[in-house]
Amino acid sequence: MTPELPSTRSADLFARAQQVIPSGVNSPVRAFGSVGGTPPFLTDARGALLHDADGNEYVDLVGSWGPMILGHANEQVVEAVRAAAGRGLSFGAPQPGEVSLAEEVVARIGPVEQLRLVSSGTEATMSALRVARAATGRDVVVKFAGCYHGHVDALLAEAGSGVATFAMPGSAGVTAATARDTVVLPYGDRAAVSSLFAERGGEIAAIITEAAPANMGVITPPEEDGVGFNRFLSETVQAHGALLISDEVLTGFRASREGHYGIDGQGWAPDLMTFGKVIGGGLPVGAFGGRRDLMGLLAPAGPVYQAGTLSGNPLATAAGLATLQGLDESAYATLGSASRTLQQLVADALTTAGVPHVIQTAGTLFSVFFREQPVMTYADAKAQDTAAFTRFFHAMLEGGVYLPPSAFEAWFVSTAHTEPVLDRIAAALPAAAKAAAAA
Ligand code: HOZ
Repeated sequence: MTPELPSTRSADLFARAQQVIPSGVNSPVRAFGSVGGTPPFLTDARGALLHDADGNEYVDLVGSWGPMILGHANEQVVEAVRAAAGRGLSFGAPQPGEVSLAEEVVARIGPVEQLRLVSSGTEATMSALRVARAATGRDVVVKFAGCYHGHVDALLAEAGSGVATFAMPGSAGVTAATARDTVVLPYGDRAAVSSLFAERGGEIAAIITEAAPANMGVITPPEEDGVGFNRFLSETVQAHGALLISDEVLTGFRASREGHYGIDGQGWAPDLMTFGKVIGGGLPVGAFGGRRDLMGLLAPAGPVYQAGTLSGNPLATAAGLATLQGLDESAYATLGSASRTLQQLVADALTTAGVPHVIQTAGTLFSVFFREQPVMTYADAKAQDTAAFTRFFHAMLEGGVYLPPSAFEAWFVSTAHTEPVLDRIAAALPAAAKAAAAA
């Protein structure tokens, strides 16, 4: 008698996963904890379409949280990875691909004079922070409520993404000493920034901010008298001998060709920048870069230690480079147009159903908040109707559209979100908007 094979259905896979993986997932938001239900276990994807273990097909609006900007299984990217794999999976030694990827980033992003590759966005922000502290000889770091910079101890307080999704104030396991060195301010609050610097400017190593917050939903950095918030931060740190770290893990190479810096980087520059997601094209790559004098502090030339066996991995750099090479002007035009069309479709459906909502953008990146008033802070983002989002989310899933399972995440389009794909989303929207309206 043939032994019974384990079921490959999502519900059964989730039950098995929960036995051997905490909460059944390797990253919290994936557990569907805030929206409820069983996460579909995905088996394969092509272009803008995903398939799950139960035989369902979905239009994907998560895109692996950003990296799949050219769509899934993009031929050029897959071919580059296949070719790299044939030459060896990892050397733990310098290899040509990492030079090409760093050159591509330096060529695109003005403030990046040198770049070091790591394996995740978390590593990138953690390392940038270490450089900033070493450069200034100061300990305190300032972050904004609702911004998420990976699961770095010092940066989890009032963080966005999964921390916001699960309404956690921060994380257990962070020492009191670490927490003491982090000051959290409301996003966009210039008066709070100025008064903190007036009081404690000599202690502050750096401000770290998402170039445009996108982990509490998307917030466009506010302007005042023609001066954008990022520029204001840059001028403030400069006046006090501190540094500005601009986190472009989500916005980098997505908000525009030069990330969010390409949108508001006029007449100012961050000292350090961090990248992830798109830069790896679906394989694990993060990076941090910036001023040559600061990057020169890294070992072995300098005193700041930072290292990684898989940093600059040949497969990962091949995927990242092929992705960036595929992101030419026409790709950004396609992304922009898909993003605008989708925003309009969502706005029309929600308006018709009488659902209060606001759509906010950072270049081609956007999110939908279920509340009427603009969202400028984390407090605003938390004041949205998350129950309406949950109803909307499940109706969209039912209608074959896979949204981020959290009201606090951005939506991601790709160059594979062509008209027929957008038509499928349009078909699912009216029922989902009605569901959102039905309290
Ligand atoms: N931190 C990601 C969203 N901003 C989620 C990562 C994941 O679950 O893959």
